[in-house]
Amino acid sequence: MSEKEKYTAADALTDALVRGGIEHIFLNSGTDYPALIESWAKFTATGRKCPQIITCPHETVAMSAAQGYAQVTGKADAVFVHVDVGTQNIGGALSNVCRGRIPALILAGMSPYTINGELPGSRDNMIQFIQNVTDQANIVREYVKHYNELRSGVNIQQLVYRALQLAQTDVQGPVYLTAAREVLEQEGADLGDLPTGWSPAAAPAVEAGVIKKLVEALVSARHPLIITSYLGRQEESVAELVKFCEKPAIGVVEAPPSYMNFPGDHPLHLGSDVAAAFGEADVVLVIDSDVPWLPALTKFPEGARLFYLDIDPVKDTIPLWNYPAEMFIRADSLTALRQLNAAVDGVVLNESAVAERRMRFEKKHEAVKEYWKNAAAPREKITPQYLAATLGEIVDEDAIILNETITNTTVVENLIPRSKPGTRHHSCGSSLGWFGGAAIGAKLALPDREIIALAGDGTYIFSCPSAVYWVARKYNTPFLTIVFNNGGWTAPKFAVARAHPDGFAVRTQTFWTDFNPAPAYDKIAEAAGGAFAETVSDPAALKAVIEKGRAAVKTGRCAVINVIL
Ligand SMILES: Cc1ncc(C[n+]2csc(CCOP(=O)(O)OP(=O)(O)O)c2C)c(N)n1
Ligand SMILES: [Mg+2]
Repeated sequence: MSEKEKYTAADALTDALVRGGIEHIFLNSGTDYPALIESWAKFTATGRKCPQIITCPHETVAMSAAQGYAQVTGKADAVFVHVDVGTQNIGGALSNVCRGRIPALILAGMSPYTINGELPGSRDNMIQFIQNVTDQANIVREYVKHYNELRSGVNIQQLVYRALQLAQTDVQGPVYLTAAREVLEQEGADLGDLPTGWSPAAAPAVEAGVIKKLVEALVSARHPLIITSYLGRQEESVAELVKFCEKPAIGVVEAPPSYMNFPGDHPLHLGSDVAAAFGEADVVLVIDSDVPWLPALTKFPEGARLFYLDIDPVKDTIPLWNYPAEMFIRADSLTALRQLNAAVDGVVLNESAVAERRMRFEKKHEAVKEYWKNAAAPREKITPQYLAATLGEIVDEDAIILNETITNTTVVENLIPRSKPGTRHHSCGSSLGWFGGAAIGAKLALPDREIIALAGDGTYIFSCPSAVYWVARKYNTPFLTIVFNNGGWTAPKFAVARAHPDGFAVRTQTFWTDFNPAPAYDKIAEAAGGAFAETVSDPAALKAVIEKGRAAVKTGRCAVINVIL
């Protein structure tokens, strides 16, 4: 049989990915890839549909790109890595995807299971002995929703559809498949067009009685609040939340947001400071949040009622977690908000009470705005607040902001308010370096949108910038990066000062977090991917430099502006 006539398990896998809706494979390959690369080359040469292969010189970029793509589209993409070591390199980026409940399909090759040439794909390289581990999936088991080994070309397509079904069924998450070389070289079975039976499960709704109870509690409250972090991951939810809050006047706190959930300029938006918003709160509804406030630092208002509505209401994978809710409700927030809106329509409200609390919330909203406006006043040096406010003036409402500014996260949220759904994203997790890959994934999905990544200086390095800007140039995904350069890792330094305010570290200012002499962050991107590069420290020059960067991006290059704070 000629190479062209053969239909391998790798071919069956490629067909299944296309039919399952996978647009890109973010790839970091190795000696486990002959069957796959041969398959993709054959598909390309013969005009058969194949996902676009995006070569990523580091797995962090590959995983974060799939995350960014899923964050702006809601759809899973694929990450293909090299055996155990590639799996280990997706590490922290996978933890973000896991915590963010992001659907993604990861596939890793496995060391061949024959050594004497018994089967096509048998070992032919010394590293295949070194990479032979007992339980490869164990590396990522705690961070994936499902793992499985592809064992035969006969059912490889079924197992891909099964993995995608699980990844995209709530609670969504990453799935991990492995395949040895011998399996991928086998003959493959083609099931044809995507057969029925593999779609994700329908989103869960709330029982009618519970909806009634929630509406009654909220509309009759004196000071009702909604706290949310990720309800905006479904963009239609934002308008539903606005509608639900407007009629009875309910205040909204985004704390801490990982998406754009509620328009920042809306008079019912109370900022991101839950402690300040709690005040006289008597009924609080959390919708989609992992940590709405820190129990040790913020006390829940005494006597207030708490309801928790979430696709993951008791945080199935967090061992210690507690909030004093009288009811935890597992539901899809978009479905639930539609139900709440339908229910509130028929309710007769106490108009004077509504008017009174609306005024109270509007005053709070204005006070928050005023606070941040004052904080952003120009100083001798560029402050993070001034930088964020300057961006807030320049950036238009359709631009997508990726916010990974760590100790300046809140500054960015408040001073670059977003009014449109889908225009702000966060890493959703705790592993630094998401922004670069995420910008690539978002730009691949939405090539006409302006993408602006904001990153701490430490975070910039975690992103693997030499890989990020190389990929961005190669695959034409230009975006603007602003580095919030505060001289190193401020977060760990703050943590020491909080824990030991009078200790040796504070008194001697010894933290091992200082990056001086600092790298030329912008020049790394210039060298790696021909990016526009500029460093700025003068407040008077800031705006013009940012505009130069944006103009460069419009010509198709990335731009990195290193802002000395
Ligand atoms: C992969 C990973 N390693 C280490 C940390 C611990 N960590 C949290 S914040 C931080 C410093 C981040 O520095 P930078 O991006 O400059 O932000 P800044 O704290 O200065 O605002 C570190 C090292 C982490 N969260 N993730
Ligand atoms: Mg820093």
